[in-house]
Amino acid sequence: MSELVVHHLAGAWGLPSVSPFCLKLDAYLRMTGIPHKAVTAPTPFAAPKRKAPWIEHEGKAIGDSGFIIDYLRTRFNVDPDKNLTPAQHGTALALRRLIEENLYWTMVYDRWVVDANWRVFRNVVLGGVPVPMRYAIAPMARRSVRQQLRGHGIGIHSADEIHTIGKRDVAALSDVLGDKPFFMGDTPTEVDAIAYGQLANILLVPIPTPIKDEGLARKNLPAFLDRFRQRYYA
Ligand SMILES: N[C@@H](CCC(=O)N[C@@H](CS)C(=O)NCC(=O)O)C(=O)O
Repeated sequence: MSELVVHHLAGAWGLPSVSPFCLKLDAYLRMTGIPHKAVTAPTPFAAPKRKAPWIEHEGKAIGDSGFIIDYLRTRFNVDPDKNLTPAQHGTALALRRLIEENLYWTMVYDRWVVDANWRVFRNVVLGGVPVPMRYAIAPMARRSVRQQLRGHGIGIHSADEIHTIGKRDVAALSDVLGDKPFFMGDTPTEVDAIAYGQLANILLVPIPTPIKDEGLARKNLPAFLDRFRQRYYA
């Protein structure tokens, strides 16, 4: 069997990647113990779908964290979700959509559009690109992200409205978690890797936003991140 190579965007602020999708995959790989080599990519331009993360394995290149996990599940015969009921599978998928298709974009707005945050974040997200090139790429990348935000729909709202949306998502995650150790109960499952990848990238990074404040105020979310870290990143 050839080596599994995982390409992810750079880490910072104590996290292996500042991309929630890359951190999700990293967390999933730790959860399932699949041996692999992690490679940091300065940009996602070499990815099959031009987004990170992506993997190479046995002559195949696969993009998209969800399709990568589908592949790993069958190829390596691992499934942290195997004991979930159909209803729990449904709930986990709904949480995944909330996190990846909605909350994610509020984080993107705070990092890429809010001017003060962008001045910090551009040097983090493009930190692997040498300096003259970095300053050429930065405005183009920012323009493309603004277009993606508008295409998604969230980008037409005001900052206050976007923060209202993000705070509501974070509060819902906190309510669903409740006093359980993990989202589906006592045992970590895929949705915990997804929640960790996203929530760590909001709550544990120095990008000030009302959404981070809401998450930190909901005490069970920082406690969840601690618990997850102790288990997989100690
Ligand atoms: N659905 C994809 C989303 C991946 C994604 O959006 N990755 C971002 C980094 S967090 C990216 O590479 N963006 C580059 C771009 O949009 O140009 C997944 O689950 O992997």
